Amino acid sequence: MSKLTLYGIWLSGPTYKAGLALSLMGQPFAYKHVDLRAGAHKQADYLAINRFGQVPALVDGDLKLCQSGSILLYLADKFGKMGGATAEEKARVREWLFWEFDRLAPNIYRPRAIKRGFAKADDNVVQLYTSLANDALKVLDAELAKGSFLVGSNATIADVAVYGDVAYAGEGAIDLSPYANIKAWMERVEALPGFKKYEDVLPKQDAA
Ligand SMILES: N[C@@H](CCC(=O)N[C@@H](CS)C(=O)NCC(=O)O)C(=O)O
Repeated sequence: MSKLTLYGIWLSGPTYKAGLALSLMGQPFAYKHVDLRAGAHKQADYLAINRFGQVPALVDGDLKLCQSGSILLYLADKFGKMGGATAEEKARVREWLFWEFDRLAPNIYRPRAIKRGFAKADDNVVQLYTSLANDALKVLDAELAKGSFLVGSNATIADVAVYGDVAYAGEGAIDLSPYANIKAWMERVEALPGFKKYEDVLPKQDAA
């Protein structure tokens, strides 16, 4: 079986989701650094891998995959891990994946990008994102009062995707202290075998 190759940049939340899923599934991967600041993601050679000109991308043999949620679903299917145990659980996993990239990810990633100096915006824009992030975090916190993980009794790629958003809340100056259930769940995710923080799972340069 050929080794999977993940393309991305270590500061990218969506790239972290793919790298974290691979790590939790115990799958080694090669890594290609995509230099976003140099515009490498808009060059023809990279666009041939990801037509949207974004990271991450995952290459498995002849197959070139993009969109972190789709990559997570592919990995769960390929390795038979973390995808949900029943048809209902698999559907619930997909619901979380669609929800998190609608309501949670942009409202955490964008204030983070602004606070870290990757993007510029007025304070009222940051306030809007922060307010929307808190709306989503309230929903998430209430859901996590019901069980240890988001779907079923074991961690799934839904937890990976949502963790890969909330992990950046602090960098976006979004306070998680009101959300006791989220904080307890983050500790459970961080205790999973194979768990790594983003700066540990994603190399800063190409890696074989
Ligand atoms: N929905 C996409 C979002 C990917 C994304 O926003 N990637 C950012 C880096 S974190 C990127 O490539 N930005 C450069 C661009 O969009 O031009 C996913 O989940 O893979």
